[in-house]
Amino acid sequence: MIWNTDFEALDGAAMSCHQAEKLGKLVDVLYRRVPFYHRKMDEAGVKPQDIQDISDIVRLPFTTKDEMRDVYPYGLLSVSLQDIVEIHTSSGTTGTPVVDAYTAGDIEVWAEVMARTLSAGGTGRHDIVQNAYGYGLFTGGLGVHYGARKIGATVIPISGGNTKRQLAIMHDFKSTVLACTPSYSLYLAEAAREEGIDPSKVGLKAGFFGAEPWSQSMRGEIQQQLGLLAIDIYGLTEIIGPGVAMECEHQEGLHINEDHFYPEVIEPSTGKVLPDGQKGELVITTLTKEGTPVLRYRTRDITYLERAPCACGRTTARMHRVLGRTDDMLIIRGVNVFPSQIEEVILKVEGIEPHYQLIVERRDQLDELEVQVEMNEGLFSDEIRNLERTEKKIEADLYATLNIHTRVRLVEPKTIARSEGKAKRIIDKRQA
Ligand code: DLL
Repeated sequence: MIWNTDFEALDGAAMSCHQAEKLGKLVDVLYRRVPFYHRKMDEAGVKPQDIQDISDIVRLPFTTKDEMRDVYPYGLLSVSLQDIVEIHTSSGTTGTPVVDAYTAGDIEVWAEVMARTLSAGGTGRHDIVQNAYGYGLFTGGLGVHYGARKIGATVIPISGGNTKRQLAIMHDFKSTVLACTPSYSLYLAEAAREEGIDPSKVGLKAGFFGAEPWSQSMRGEIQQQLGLLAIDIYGLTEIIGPGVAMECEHQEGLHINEDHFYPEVIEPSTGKVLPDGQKGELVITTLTKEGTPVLRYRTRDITYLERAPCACGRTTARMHRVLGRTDDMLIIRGVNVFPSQIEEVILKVEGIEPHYQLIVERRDQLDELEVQVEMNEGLFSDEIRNLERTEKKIEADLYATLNIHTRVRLVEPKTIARSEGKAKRIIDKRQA
């Protein structure tokens, strides 16, 4: 289901025209109203009138998370504070939070792109959306909420956590759509089984999962355990929250709502824009945002773009599922590894549960990676010999795919902490 064919199926030339017009206006506003951008553009030697075409975007400076933090809380506002109707922030766990301030128009755009997102996975007016993303300053809860309301679906704003209650609500209200992090969906499935409920039979037909990296193997697990279509949705606080990009029913890359968010992929060390198909850091410009617009935001998320038309009829550029973050990348003895690559390998092994943790330590000046993976009850009750064989097999599989030596340790069922929001997969003892 395409929510807005006018924009989601716009032809390429018309889209570029639309983007150029929006970018021109944006740059003009930012130069006049936001001292932060005025200064940055002066430093880059670029004036608003230099931006005539969308390809001129490369002349504009990048914006980083640190710069956004430096102007906390209101340094990026491009309208009067009176015109701001809602504020969200990033969690702030790694430093000063980043602020996203929305005008009424921004909330309208958010509802629109989230209506597109939920429609792309088949949500309609008759659906009951169990929204288990956290409500509050985190953008997941309210983002999904506004989209579901726009579609006219019934939204259950249960927020994250309280797993037993989630299961009761799912059963009693007959939820058809689930929205939460991929890791939490597996926790819900596990908790359901513990209560004697088959999670694939509760009536869910689609799930909208994002806010953390997950692999294709993890998708397979979720779809099988919960008996639903698992749709990957992407977004970030600095840009709008969820709603930047989403998969359709074909699950072949995430369609970017590029009439609102202009994507580029760059080589992280040089800032050079890469051609479609080449992996690098995703950079996004908010073309239509009013409250806190952002020019060329460096997301630190690694992906690549492709523009081939999709069988669903959408013509928008697609991004490959996020492969990892530049700041989550582990460098183990010189080899770059993303946690999601490890996930992809380990979940293919028989007897393994989709719960794992990566522990990085430095011993004798060398980095060592220990992969702790939960085994299922069947493997757990098996002979020690078989457990060792499985550990060796995973180590060999990881070596074959990633070219690094790891230590794999199978741990007892249900010993790795479950998450109700974003899963924490890496324990990096080198930073302790
Ligand atoms: O996580 C917004 C969101 C809410 C997206 C609900 C999807 C669903 P932040 O907390 O600012 O915002 O975190 C943004 O999370 O830069 C990515 O690294 C990661 N991320 C978000 N979606 C995905 C995804 C929300 N589908 C950061 N796959 C981003 C992989 C994702 N990583």
